[in-house]
Amino acid sequence: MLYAGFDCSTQSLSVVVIDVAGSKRDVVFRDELTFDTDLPEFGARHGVTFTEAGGVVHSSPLLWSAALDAMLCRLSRNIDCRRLKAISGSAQQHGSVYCGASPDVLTRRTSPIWMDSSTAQQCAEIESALGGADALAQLTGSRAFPRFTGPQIRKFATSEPDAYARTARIHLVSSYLASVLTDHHAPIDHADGSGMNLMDLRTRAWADRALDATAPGVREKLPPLVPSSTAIGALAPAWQARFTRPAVKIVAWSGDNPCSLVGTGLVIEGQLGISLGTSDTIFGPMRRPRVSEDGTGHVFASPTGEYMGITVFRNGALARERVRDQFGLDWKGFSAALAATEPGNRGALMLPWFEPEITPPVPHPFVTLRGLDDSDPARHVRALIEAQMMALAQHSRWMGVRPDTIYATGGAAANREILQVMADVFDAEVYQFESTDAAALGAALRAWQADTNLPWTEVVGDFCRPVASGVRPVPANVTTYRSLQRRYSALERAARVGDTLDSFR
Ligand code: XUL
Repeated sequence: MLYAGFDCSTQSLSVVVIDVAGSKRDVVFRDELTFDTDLPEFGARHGVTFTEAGGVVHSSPLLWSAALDAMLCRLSRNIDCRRLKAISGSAQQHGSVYCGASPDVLTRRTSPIWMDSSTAQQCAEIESALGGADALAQLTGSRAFPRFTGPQIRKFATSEPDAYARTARIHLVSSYLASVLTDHHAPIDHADGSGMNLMDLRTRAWADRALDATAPGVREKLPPLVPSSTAIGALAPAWQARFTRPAVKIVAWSGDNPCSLVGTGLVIEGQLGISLGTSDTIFGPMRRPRVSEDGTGHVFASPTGEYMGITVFRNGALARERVRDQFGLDWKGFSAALAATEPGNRGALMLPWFEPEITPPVPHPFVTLRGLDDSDPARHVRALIEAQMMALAQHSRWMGVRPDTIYATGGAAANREILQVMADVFDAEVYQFESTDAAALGAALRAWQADTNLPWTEVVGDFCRPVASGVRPVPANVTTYRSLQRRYSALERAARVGDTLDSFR
């Protein structure tokens, strides 16, 4: 029996196929398509097809569906499709797709994605209608964030009322791609639905007050909400005919972070994962929803039926690439730079906000350097990684988890030098996952769990094993980072309130 999980992330679409026949538990196929290079006709740059002043960042739904089509072709060439029992998927969160009566008709050519930061005004209007940021966070699990779907829908409804009126269905990227597979409008799962500022986190139904504050008639345009383990239909007849496939079951698609949670085996409260991808995220399971007091984090429904806490940073992989390219390094050179510099970087600091930042909220990008000059690229590299790790640590305290083990995934988790900084900053042992595609694996595991109803601990048990040896914290470095962390936090605070930064020079 095979189960397939797709992941449509910001920059690529990947697939993982697992074989669970008998006592066998194996990944039997994995593949990845990169949007910029494998589908050049869409003209995407880092997966983005359209930007505009004011923080507008869009991509193309047709690019995503073309990538899914191409990956289905590859899949049918590489696995025995008759053994495929169910398919599920994962997608970048928050992005919205605007459709007509059927999913193949678009009423808006492009989709705002999670990198879009153009809706500050709509966030303020929604929060004020709901009685403030905290009230909205208590209801939906998050304050209003510019990338969240509700504020984005509000902006579209007010700026393009005619196109909004023609829109019959508003999908997330996840439910849109599920709709492409079933050829009818698919529901939104509770986990991805939590990233919209529109769902009541406790009842897991659309929250009337949030809908009213968002846009007229939005309820009729939203798909129904379903548990993440819902079988939502079968692979559409057209796909079956094209690839001589059976009517494979389609399980609701979900967001990449909820899928990564189960794909890294995190199903019990107290565990913590870090994903170093286009966005850097830190997340962990929660039995009950504890909303972030400082407003930076989110509580989402988890695919297991419980909850998850998460904090998201926009300046992840793209910031690492910026510093790498600025000094003409490759990834080997980047690692060598970390290895050649000492923890604590002799007190040097960086605020790496190359792009508008989500955590902490920084609407206009700027980079601050302290104790660094261009003659020493290696110390820039270290300052960036230390800043990223200290920000991850500082802005995840609200979750109330003090882990002794962290599970790292995403492209940069393959870099042991980065993991050493993580281990030292968090004072925790860090385990890297063999695969860097936890979201696609998580989607495949969700397909299997939904089909069999096996306990989650059993489902993740054989698949979510980290690579053999963990990276241990070095006590002297832990001490160094305790004091650097205080200075970093003070610099971050000062930079955001526009205080004089002279004391950090
Ligand atoms: C989560 C978020 C990002 C996207 C990118 O809130 O904005 O992690 O899901 O994949």
